Amino acid sequence: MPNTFDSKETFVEKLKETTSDMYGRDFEETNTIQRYRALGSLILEEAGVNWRITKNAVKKQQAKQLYYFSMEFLMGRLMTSNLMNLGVYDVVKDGLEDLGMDINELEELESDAGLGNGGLGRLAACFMDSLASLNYAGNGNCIRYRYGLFKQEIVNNEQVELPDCWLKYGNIWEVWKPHHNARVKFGGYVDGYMNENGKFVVHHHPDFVVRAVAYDEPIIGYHTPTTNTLRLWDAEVDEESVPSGQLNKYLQDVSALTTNVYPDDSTQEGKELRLKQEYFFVCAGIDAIITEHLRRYPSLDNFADKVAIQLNDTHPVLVIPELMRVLMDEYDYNWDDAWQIVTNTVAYTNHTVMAEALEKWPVETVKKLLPRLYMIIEEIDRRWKFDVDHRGLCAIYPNVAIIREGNVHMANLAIVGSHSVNGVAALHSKILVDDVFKDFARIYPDHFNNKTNGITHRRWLMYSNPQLTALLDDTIGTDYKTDPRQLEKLMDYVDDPVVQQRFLDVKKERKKILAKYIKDTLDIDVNIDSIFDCQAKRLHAYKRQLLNIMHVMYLYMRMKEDRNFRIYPRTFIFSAKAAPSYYEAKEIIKLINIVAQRVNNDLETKDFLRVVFIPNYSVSIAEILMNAADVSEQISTAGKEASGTGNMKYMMNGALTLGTLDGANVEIVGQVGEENAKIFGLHVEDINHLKHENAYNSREFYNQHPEVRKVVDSLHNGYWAQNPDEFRMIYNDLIMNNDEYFVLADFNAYMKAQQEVEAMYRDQSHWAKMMLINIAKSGYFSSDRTIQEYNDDIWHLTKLKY
Ligand code: 4GP
Repeated sequence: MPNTFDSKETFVEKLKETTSDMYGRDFEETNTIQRYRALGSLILEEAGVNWRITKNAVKKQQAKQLYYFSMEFLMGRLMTSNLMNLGVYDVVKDGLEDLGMDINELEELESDAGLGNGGLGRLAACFMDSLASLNYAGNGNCIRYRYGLFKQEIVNNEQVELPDCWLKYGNIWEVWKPHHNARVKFGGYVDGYMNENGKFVVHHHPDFVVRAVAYDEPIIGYHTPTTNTLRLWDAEVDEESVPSGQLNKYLQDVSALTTNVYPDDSTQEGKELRLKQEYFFVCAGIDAIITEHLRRYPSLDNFADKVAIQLNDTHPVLVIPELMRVLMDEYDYNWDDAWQIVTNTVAYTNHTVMAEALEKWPVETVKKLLPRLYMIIEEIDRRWKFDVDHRGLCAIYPNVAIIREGNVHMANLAIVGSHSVNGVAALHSKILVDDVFKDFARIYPDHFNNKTNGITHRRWLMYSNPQLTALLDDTIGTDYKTDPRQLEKLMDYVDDPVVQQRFLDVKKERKKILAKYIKDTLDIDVNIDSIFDCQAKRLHAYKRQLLNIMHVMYLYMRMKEDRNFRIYPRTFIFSAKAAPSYYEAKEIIKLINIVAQRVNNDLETKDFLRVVFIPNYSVSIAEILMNAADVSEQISTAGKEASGTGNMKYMMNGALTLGTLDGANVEIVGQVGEENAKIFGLHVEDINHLKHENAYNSREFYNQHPEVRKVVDSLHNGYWAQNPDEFRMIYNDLIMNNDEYFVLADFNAYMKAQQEVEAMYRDQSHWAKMMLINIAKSGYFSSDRTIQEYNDDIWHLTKLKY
């Protein structure tokens, strides 16, 4: 019997049959959503074959498996990526065409799986793609949140948060696995008794028990049978555990666990919910891994040889005490043996140096919600103190304590309980060793390492930019698809005017697509011959969207004052979500939108300057935005951006990095050379110096620099908003609170760098050459390279063979 995807004819027949089987009506009578769901089920069926082959290969080859524990997986849409990785995209596209349908129409129905917030969530998704494509058995473990972070709309220039109902049409990729479930226990108290063998048996009497139930998604590798699993846990009632007379409250508590990615943490209840979520997916994940291991091997003695667990930041760090609990309480291991297994299994990745993001939980909260785990954490800390003292380092103990000043410090727990700690770009990893975790690095120098982030070139080049892909195929062949370092072959063409022109034409194509999106959704006309200057990322003070918009304000004001001052036409494009309770960030969004409105409607300047704020930043928006950019704004305060991954996506699509020497920008410049990027601003050392010597006074700086002063004054003198308090918080941060992120200090350098970018752009042939060099050198930033490094240094998995 022919397979579904053998030819467009077989596909058409099968799609018709499946649609009518699923919905009980003739294909012609079904609607697009029904067809979309039927197509999903066909792809899932196809993936299912490889899923089984992969599982059998793991079993037969007794392969070690990786489990990537992450509270976030920003998967985006999977239709194109799944079809292309399976190698059946064209068959489906042509078949749908025969049925009078456009594949885009179906693709558009898919909502982004927005199971996350920012960079670390998208990184997790790129890693899943690379793991499968490189034939490693690597699985994801997360929560099946019913709603994504939030859907952002801009109303009266302000961010408004609406629910992100990503499951509106169901999730065509998931398979409900009710037999994979675990009881997760919270609260109550712990007691125990001595059994006949003299062993203390721990007994936890919880006051809240839920059942975690698995939903599995196939992660389809590129042109290979390897199909891994992303497991999303949903919370369901545990019928035996409903407290009497409290059914409604119980149902609400169960449901709350999986409602939202980041519960509102302005209340104690909201804060506790986040910790509950952390334990929920950790407990269920560990339970499933242990069950699977014991199905395959007689004991857990070889657990660390067969399982690697990577903690994506500290959110899943409860893996450490939970695995200890299971090994000791359920499988009778003694402390030392259990500890050996745990530390050999677990590795930790840090994604931020921002103090407020280094998680800590009040002891009282941990004790109340997770009484048994708290006992174990306390014991880990006690032994750790003993160890540190024993090394003669008791003076530094307070810096490395897990429990300190009434809080459990999750990063410290992660470092003590794992065998590897990595940062995500060379500079970031150095800052971890030299500064943030320097006392740990003294004790465990060998544990610290760097794994510079990467992005999957399949999604971010091959699938989201088919025009560039076709041109690359034509210019350098197709080897780069499986070996992205081969993009380097493009270096042979960087001076070829014909090739240069073709790359410029492709960029224009992409700009047209973005311009159309902007027109259709925001009714703003943008000039595709203008420089597309883009900053798209979460809104945070350290990322300095403020610096960017203040520069726009400066340009506008100057053009208004001086008729002779005109710039090369430029479109500044922003896209960013602000955390709902982050008021300064929301004020910056408002400022950008107010400036946009004014600038775009000013007849005198609108041919030169446009500002666009694209609402609801998401993976899908990034897919049309980044490859249309000429300039990639990576302007964080040096030392603050751990790595950045957007910077890599822009680069791979031929944008020039305008950035500070921060995060992975340093390595981007290392690859392309200073002359093929525009670097400006204070370095980490300068900033450390200014801070340590108290040598920066933003008010003085403001007084001394008239251009800066003019822009800052315009925030409250009625120039942009009548209400002088409209941007009070921004003004206070800059002037009254000494400009923590050195926005003013870098302003002049940024302005100058922007002038230089403009001059460079005017020379199109030279610009095209820089574009080509950026693309050619971007292979290093494929997540295939990153995953290979994680594997060589930390996980030691062997490739599956078929
Ligand atoms: C982000 C970092 O801010 C970003 O620099 C990095 O590229 C990304 O992780 C992946 O490593 N951090 C987060 C977070 O997303 O929530 O801390």
